[in-house]
Amino acid sequence: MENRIITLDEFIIRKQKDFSYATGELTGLLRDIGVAAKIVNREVNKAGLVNILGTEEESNSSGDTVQKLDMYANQKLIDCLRNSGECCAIASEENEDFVTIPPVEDKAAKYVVVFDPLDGSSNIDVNVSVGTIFGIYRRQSGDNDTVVLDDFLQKGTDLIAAGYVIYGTSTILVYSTGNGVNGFTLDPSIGEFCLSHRDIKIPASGGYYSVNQGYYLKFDLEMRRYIDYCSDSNLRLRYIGSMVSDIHRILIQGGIFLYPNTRKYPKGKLRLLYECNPLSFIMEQAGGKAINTKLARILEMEPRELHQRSTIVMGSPDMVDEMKEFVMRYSTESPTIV
Ligand code: P6P
Repeated sequence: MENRIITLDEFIIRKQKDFSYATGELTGLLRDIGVAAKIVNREVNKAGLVNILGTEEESNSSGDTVQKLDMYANQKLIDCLRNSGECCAIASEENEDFVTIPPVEDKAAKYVVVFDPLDGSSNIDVNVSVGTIFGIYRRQSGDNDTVVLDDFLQKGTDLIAAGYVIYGTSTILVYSTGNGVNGFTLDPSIGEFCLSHRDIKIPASGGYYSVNQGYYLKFDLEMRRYIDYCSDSNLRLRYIGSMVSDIHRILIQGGIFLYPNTRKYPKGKLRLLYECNPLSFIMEQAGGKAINTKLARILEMEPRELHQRSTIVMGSPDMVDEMKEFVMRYSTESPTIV
């Protein structure tokens, strides 16, 4: 019976029993994100064949040049979340401000969703894997009130669910609702995400470190010393420049991912709300750790704005603890240990 196909829909519905208060809304929301992932996957897989490669003549809130597929993925996610009737607003890397979603059949939706619709999209034109990252919060304002910014400025510890989709050699959706992490591989022959990675647990240590070595001389001393240590320890450097892909490898095989501050990004490059928090939620649920370079736990960080950046170090718990030692030993500033 163990190798019986378990689809994402079936799994989500079964797990709904994990939530005493669950009334099916979160289930519906997760299923709609799965639908959006299938639609985006279809376009990502044929991006080279249709006029959807290349860039729009505009840039997003991060100042990044927007890829056409970014905008396509962004719109599809918004459309699917709008249809779900369970989401009252979204915040996306591609939108300067949050987007309120009108009620469906006057139903007061309880959830807000943050997402990076196509993370690593600069890799699209060279056929390197990219991903979607999402996080789901319970709105803080009254169910019938206007959505406000504070509905989004919630700590990662308040996430109800989070996950990512990696459009790679296969398309895998990985998510958690706070009861462990499970991965589902899309079977194109039946158009279903099927359970393929049950109860993912990250190895306590691993053989990979993932950092943009090109910035080595721009990192603080403690980061350079730690990277030297990784190299001296014969760890293998793997860095794709697509966070979802780099994190997925580490989640499955063990290792550590670092994006420290640089001169160009003094507060770090990656976005707290829709990159760091959802992936840190997944990482901790799988037994890993996620901190910033001042040693504060990512999920405890107080968001102050939608597109806030953060430094991040995440991965195998023993390796993150080891990295902390280098900060304690070499940092010229006092760390914020939470
Ligand atoms: P760099 C992609 O643009 C992204 O947001 C993440 O997916 C990735 O980890 C990072 O930026 C890569 O940044 O500066 O190394 O090119």
